[in-house]
Amino acid sequence: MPNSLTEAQVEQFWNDGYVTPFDCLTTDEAAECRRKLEEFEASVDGPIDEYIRIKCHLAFKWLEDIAHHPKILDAVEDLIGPDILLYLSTFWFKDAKDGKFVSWHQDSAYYGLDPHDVITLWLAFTDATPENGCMKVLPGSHKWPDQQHVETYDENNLLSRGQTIAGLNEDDAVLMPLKAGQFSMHHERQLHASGPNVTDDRRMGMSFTFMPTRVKCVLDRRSATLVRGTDEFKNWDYDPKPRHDLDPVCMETIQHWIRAYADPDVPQEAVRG
Ligand SMILES: O=C(O)CCC(=O)C(=O)O
Repeated sequence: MPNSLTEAQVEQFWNDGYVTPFDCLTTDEAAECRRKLEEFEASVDGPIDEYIRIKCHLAFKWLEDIAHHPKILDAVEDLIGPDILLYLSTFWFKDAKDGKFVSWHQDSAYYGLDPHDVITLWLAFTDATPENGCMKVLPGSHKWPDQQHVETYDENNLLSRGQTIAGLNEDDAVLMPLKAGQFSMHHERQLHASGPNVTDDRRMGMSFTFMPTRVKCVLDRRSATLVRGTDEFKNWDYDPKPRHDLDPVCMETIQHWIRAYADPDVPQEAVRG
């Protein structure tokens, strides 16, 4: 075991459903990530999530390297053991005052993963603050029963279906601010959300969904990337590995999953009994 987390931090993750913050990239490295992502956006003349929204680590070789960063994988290993798959990764960008938000939801509601020993790690490329819409969580909510999600398709909601747990009491919500280069981790069943960015600069970060190799998808057979250890269970196909940035094979995999996640006919797990 790497022991990059203290026992208290491991305990906090399983008791409260989240643990934060952890240092990973230097400020310069985080700024370089931002520069490269904005360079891509300039080349396509539009926001990145119109092109690359799911399994984003496949789009850029340098990002796949970050997904293997020892500080990230050591922390994840301390929570779920040494055999680790990366299922999804998503960009979460909010432009200055663009009104975008993320409604209260559980990542688990749509993934169909079993068991739920799954971690969402959120890495900040810019500072994430209460003012620019950092994430917030409801501590302990990963132990609540599965929640109903209403699909609003609100255009300001960064979630692809605008899935929302309505009528929540937010009094106990905890904000998870991060400095550029830091990450937080939350449990796949944790209720979380984020408000709008009311500042004059972008808020930029991305999430990685890590799981032990024993986890399977109960909806159908899907693909993931083995990022550490060995896979004795073979529950997953393997994603292609980017040979270079914007590798066409990887870009086709990304487009396939963007279509699938927005398609109401593709099986999604709305509520688990
Ligand atoms: O970036 C945000 O504000 C929300 C991210 C989120 O919902 C997630 O990482 O699961």
